Amino acid sequence: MTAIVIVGAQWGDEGKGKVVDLYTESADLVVRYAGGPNAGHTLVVGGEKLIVRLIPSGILRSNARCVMAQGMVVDPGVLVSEIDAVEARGCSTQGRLFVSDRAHLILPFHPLVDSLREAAAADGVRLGTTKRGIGPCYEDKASRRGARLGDLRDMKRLAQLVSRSIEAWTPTLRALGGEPPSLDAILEELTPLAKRITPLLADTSQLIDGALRRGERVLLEGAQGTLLDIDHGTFPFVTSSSAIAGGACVGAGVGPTRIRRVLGLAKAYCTRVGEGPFPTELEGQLGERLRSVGGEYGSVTGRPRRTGWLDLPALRYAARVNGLDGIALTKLDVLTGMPELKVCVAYDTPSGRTREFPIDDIATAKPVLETVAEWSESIDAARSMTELPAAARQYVEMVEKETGVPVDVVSVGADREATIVRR
Ligand code: 2SA
Ligand code: GDP
Ligand code: MG
Repeated sequence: MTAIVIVGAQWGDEGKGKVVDLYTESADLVVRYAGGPNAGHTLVVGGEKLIVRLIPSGILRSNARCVMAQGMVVDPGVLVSEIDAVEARGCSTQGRLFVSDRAHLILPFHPLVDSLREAAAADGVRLGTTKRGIGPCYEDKASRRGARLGDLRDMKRLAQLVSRSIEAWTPTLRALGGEPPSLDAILEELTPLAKRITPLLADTSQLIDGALRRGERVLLEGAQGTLLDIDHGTFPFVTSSSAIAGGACVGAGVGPTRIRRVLGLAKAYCTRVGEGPFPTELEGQLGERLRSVGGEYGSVTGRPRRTGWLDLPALRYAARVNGLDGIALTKLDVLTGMPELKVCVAYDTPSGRTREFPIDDIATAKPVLETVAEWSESIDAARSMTELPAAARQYVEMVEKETGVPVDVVSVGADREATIVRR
């Protein structure tokens, strides 16, 4: 039984789309286990780009079936347009895409509440969400109301559930200056979408179990990243789901004993999109350079991502909470030609210097930066470690030494081929 988990080790956007696609070459089933259309996973194949938000990043490989599991929250309109976009690329989803009937349904008032809250929030309190309704939908789930995708099979039951949810949100909506939506309008919108989605519904936990019992290779794909996890991230500046590797068991209905390996994705520098502490953040020209060379703009919202130096204590933290067996270090090519290169090796906190990531003092802790050797030669064409300049090789080795986790993959470009696979 071989299930592996691929998880973001930082604040998301580490290149999960690319790496999951790469690993899908040898996978039978690719499963998304958390989050919703807040995620944007970019696939670049032969220079052509596709961004998936809900459908697993394995969808462009015809050998793999794809599963959206019950830990997810699904906007039905986004799902149907994504299926159309994938099909338009000549890639069939028929018999290849399965969606949990227990995943929760994002309803039109969820993004509305999300947007109104963000607009009303004061500086320092605003989360910088993607405004896709993720928080309010998970709130409905935690309150044990809300509708699930399986409810699309029975419009009468769906009407009751949606109506309960509207009732619950009406005071909040009114307080924020919004209008409660009409049940009829929502049902009218959902009816054609339900016809498209219900044939895809399945008991996905059972489907994954069947695959594992047949000895198939299952890949569980994370969304967002460790530091955005609802329990282990920089709370309250987090998303509303379990983004860490353990979330794969909960979100997909797979027992921990079935997980053989956990691969963490880390960018060679850090980015964060949205509000919240980011100790190694770079302002000025160096930060701008990382953003422009790295194309660091939100793949869902287009927002500029904040950029900063690689945070080694944060990576050690991710190694711990995810139990990382290996790291895929991405976007190393973006560091080429940086006039100077620093990494955070420790933190100064009120209780002294620490090599741990000070998750509870993160807003006040001061990063301790060390300068490392930079390189100027292009590394885009490197396909083995020996083809890297010495300073780039040392950078990779430093990540291994500082985290105690082997770097299995080094990514040197957005395209599928631009990869050094070491193990
Ligand atoms: P939400 O919308 O409730 O999940 O927002 C809560 C926080 O989680 C962050 N978040 C993300 N961070 C990085 N990438 C994400 N996906 C998109 C991308 C983001 C985009 O691939 O670029 O396009 O802006 C993502 N989704 C959620 C979010 O910024 C909040 O800090
Ligand atoms: P994800 O959410 O983790 O899948 O990441 P995103 O797709 O939101 O953002 C990663 C971006 O970096 C995408 O535009 C990718 O095409 C791109 N990318 C991934 N790996 C590399 C790499 O090694 N080098 C460069 N230059 N770009 C990369
Ligand atoms: Mg992304």
